[in-house]
Amino acid sequence: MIIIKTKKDIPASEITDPSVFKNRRQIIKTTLAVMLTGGANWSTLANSTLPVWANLPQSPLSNDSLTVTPSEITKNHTNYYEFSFNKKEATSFAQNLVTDPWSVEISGEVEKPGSYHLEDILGQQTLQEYVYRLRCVEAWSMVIPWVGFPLASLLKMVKPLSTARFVKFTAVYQPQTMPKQLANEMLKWPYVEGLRIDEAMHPLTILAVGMYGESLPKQNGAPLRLVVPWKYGFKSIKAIVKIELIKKAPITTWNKFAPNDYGFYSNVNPAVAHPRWSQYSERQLGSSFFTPRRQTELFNGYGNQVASLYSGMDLRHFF
Ligand SMILES: Nc1nc2c(c(=O)[nH]1)N[C@H]1C(S)=C(S)[C@@H](COP(=O)(O)O)O[C@H]1N2
Ligand SMILES: [Mo]
Repeated sequence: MIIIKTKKDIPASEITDPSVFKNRRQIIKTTLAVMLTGGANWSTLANSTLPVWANLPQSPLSNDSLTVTPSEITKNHTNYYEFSFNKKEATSFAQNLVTDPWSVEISGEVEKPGSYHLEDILGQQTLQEYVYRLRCVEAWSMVIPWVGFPLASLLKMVKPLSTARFVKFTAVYQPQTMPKQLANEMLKWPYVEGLRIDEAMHPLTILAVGMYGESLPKQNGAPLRLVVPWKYGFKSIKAIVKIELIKKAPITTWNKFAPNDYGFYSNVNPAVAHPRWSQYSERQLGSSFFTPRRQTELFNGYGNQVASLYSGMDLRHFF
């Protein structure tokens, strides 16, 4: 069951700073009235209001023992190269992104291709909270409480054909708000990522529309982004406008840019170094100065769930 409220509906006194998110969940649980049941009903929301979710069910895949990174850090430590290569600048420039209206084109090896309005997609999905680790290839990590739904449940809606072997994701092309696209700088735009079909169908793989109980900030990939917690962060593409089910592995942005540095798989792996730095350990953002670096785990700690996807593969070769 999902309770959805808009910011307008909630007295300011009840909107607790997301950094005390754990407490907030408790406060809202006991004070807010239930508004609706079933899937979050986006179509009833005025365009300008941001949804705020309370009492979202925790996905059983959430790891409860993780300490969530303060949202002030998550919202300001932005890798979003369409806007800037500088994290602060990317955060501020991303506010110009136009995210409404938004639709996603789904095509290729599917029974039901089409252009789907985001509201219509969300009307069919049940949102849950997923507390996941995010490990960037730059050797820092965060723990983020995403709001989202399994990618598999969207794919099932459009009915993949047996010929679908890979999924290609394309981010928005919006050069009027994205300076690096306008300048045609560094990477090939739009940003493209991809997964093998079994990776895409894995229950850990989600599409996120929110974090910390609120809709996604623009710098974090609004209105719809991928989250694949056992892979380096750059696989988790932001601002998705196109999903294609295809027969051959897609050419992805970072892999094309530097194939020796960024493999197609990019599974988190402490034993496979980036050519210019080790991946053995990571800086945990938001932890105290005295917290030691965390030893990076194979598959970012999700090995029990995903290692079987790669059985028999040489992870040094297929990095
Ligand atoms: N469209 C797009 N998606 C993107 C990126 C990007 O530059 N453009 N950066 C990636 C990288 S390198 C990381 S580490 C994560 C960061 O997600 P976050 O800013 O929400 O923490 O987003 C990924 N998704
Ligand atoms: Mo990253």
